[in-house]
Order: sequence, then C-alpha cells, then structure tokens
Amino acid sequence: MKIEKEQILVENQQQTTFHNESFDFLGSSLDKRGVDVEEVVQRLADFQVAIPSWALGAGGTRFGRFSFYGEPATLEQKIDDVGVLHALTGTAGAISLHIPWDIPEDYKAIRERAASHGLIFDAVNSNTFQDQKDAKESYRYGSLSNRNEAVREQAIQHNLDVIKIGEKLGSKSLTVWLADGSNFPGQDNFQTALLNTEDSLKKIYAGLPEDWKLFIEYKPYEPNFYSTVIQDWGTSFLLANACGEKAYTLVDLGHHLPNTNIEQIVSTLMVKGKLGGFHFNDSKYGDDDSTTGSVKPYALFLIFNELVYGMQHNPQNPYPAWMIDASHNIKDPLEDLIQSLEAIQEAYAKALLVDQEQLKVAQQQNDVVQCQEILQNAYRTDVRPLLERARLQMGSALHPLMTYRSLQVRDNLIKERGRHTVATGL
Ligand code: PSV
Ligand code: MN
Ligand code: MN
Repeated sequence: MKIEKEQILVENQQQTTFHNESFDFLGSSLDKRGVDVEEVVQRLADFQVAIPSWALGAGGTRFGRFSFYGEPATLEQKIDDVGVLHALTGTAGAISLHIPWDIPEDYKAIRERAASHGLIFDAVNSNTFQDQKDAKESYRYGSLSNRNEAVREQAIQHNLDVIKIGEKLGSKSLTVWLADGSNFPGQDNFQTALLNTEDSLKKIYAGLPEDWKLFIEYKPYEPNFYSTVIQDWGTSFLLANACGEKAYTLVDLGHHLPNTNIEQIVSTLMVKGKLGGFHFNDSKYGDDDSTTGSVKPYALFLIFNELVYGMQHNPQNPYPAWMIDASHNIKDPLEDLIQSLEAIQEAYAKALLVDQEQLKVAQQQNDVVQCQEILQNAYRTDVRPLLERARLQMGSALHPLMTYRSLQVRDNLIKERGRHTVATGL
C-alpha cells in the first residue's frame, strides 16, 4: 500500500478554502504579536519524528493481546506503514528498528524500500530483555549487569552485532534500554550491578563507529519491581559520562515516577550537552505508552518549552533524536500514531510561540503572574492552521486522520495482507 501525492492533493482541494481562512486569521493575529509565522511553519515542516517498528501493530498487555486487522507481518510491511504515515503527515521521516525482531534479509532492498517512501533509519535498538531462540545464556537475571561474565559477554556482543546491522542501513545511533534489575530486596548487590553495567556499556561504546551516538535509556521500574539498574536520568547521565562524549541520556516520557518534573530534567541535560534522544508517549499511571498528548497535553507543552529553549541556547547539546514510543492495544495503530504526531507538532508549535524575551523580563521583575500569562498565552493559541500549512507546503495531508479514513487505508491493508497477521515484536 502506497499513498500517491495525487490522492492527497485531491483530498486537500476540498479543504483548502477553509484552511486558508483560518490560517490568514491566525497569521494576522500572530503577526501583531511579533511572531515570524513563516519561520514557525518552516520549523514545523523540518521537525521529523521517528516511528518505531514495534508501534505499528497493536500492543498487548500481560493479560492478552487483541491483534488489529491488517497489521504488518514483515519488515517490508512495517516500512510501508511508516511510509503511509509520512505521506499523510510529512513528519514521520524515519523508522527505528528493534533487533532481532527486524533483521533485514536483503539490506539493499530494505534501504531502497525505505528511500522510496522518503524514510531514513533512525536509532537501532538492541534487545537483551528477552531470551532469543538457541541463545546460550539466559537474561533471566539480567544482561549487561549480570553477575555472570558469560551472560554479560553475550549481551555486549549482541549490541555490537546490532551496531553492525545499523551500519548497513545508515543508522547513526544505538539505543540501549535494559530491563535489568531485581524483584526482591537482597536479590542483587546494587553496586556490583551498576559497575558491571558501566563496564559492559564501555565495551559497547568502544565498538561505536566514529560518527555514531549511544543513547542510554532509563526507567524506574518494570519489568522488575524492586529495583532497576538504570532507574533514573542521574544514573543514565553518570553512565553516559563514564562512556564518553558520544554517549547520551535518552528521556522517555513514560519512564518517570508520577509528578516528576520532566521539563526540568530536559533542561538540566541540555545545559550539560547530554540529552541525546527523546521518546514520546503519554501516561496516567506508569509506562502506559498511550497516545502522546492524550492525557497531559500541558505537561507536554512545558517540556517542549524547555526543548525549544535548549535548542536555541545550548549549542553544546546535539540536535535530539525524536521518536514516538507508544503502542496501544485497542486503537488502529496508524490512527494512534497520526494522533501522536499531531500532538507533538502542536506542542512544539505552541512552545515556538512563547515570547522568550518577555518571559525573561517578567522573570527578572519577579512578576510571577506575568510569567504564567506568557506561557499560557502561547498554550491557549489554536495552532492547528500552522500545522496544516506546514503539511500543505510538504505535499502532505491538510487533515491526516480524515484523509487516512477517506482513503480507506486500513481496509486496503486488510485486503492486501489479510485480517489475521502476526507481527514480530512486543
Ligand atoms: C520498555 O519500557 C520500552 O518501552 C522502552 O521504552 C524502550 O524504548 C522500548 O521498550 C523498546 O525497547
Ligand atoms: Mn522508550
Ligand atoms: Mn517504555
């Protein structure tokens, strides 16, 4: 299934008049506020978010999994699905693979397929949280932190193999998320587990190509419920520092205890030049992996406000690698991702509207009320016409979800792939 530009154009034509009216209205009021509207639209068009291969099928819970009809069963089909998203939104220009779920058979063909959709390969993800078929050692009691050297070596080698696969695809980064931890007090020696992890990560880092980055993801709990070795940004930060300048912390929005001030973490990491990657999702309770912006859109805006500030003021921090890390178990996964992409762009656009100069003045005057007004003035602006304009400029859909439905994408995928497909992955 491939969406042609012409199909989108036809859909857009029916909605252009209404779009032009709302864009002109918003544009003139932003103009009066001193906003460079063209620049905001351009930044939105430039903002690309990677889609992980595991988000394209319906996720499961530990109680079961209800598959969604027409899910991709192969790597080729996963790439095609991201192609659909990118054609509609203009924002999903990269795919992130998880190894060994997504090992290509024919690298050239896979690269060409991705390129035909305008996609590049983002970070490759290793997997040492599951035992693979025929593996010699088990990760039951941890991988990079394991007290048994043979297990650690197997996990290190796996990461080095993942780098090799990524190199053949044109990826430039490796993301390591570890499930390592313990379920009961006394089960593990915290210090040994941490030092083993540091040592293992350094060995992986040593195998990193010159122009690659290593992203170290943290998470407070789950699947282990007493302790996690890389539990928070501080632990990730110290491990990244121990590895070297190509190692960075990766923030996943769902990997924090309730009420954590994520925007402050973002700001601390950026000022220290160590925010490498970012996973979007939303949650009510834990690592829920819900649609981005579906539960706490204001929190997402505050995070983006710090990201925008950091991108403008912290040249010491590289441009972060953006990815959606959500996987829902009841929605059509593609519709879910379209909603996430829209919410991300919306939060970004609103953050771009924050009057940083005025905010600085209000902060200097300790005008707390005015500080809040400035932030909320940006947040309360309906920025959707800006997103539409960016998509229009890119030849993408003015209204991606509407177009997805009117082109009957899911029905076509079912016709092509059948109703019951089994994807590799979570
Ligand atoms: C597990 O929590 C997780 O969702 C992490 O966020 C990783 O990024 C992802 O799985 C893939 O390994
Ligand atoms: Mn993640
Ligand atoms: Mn997660």
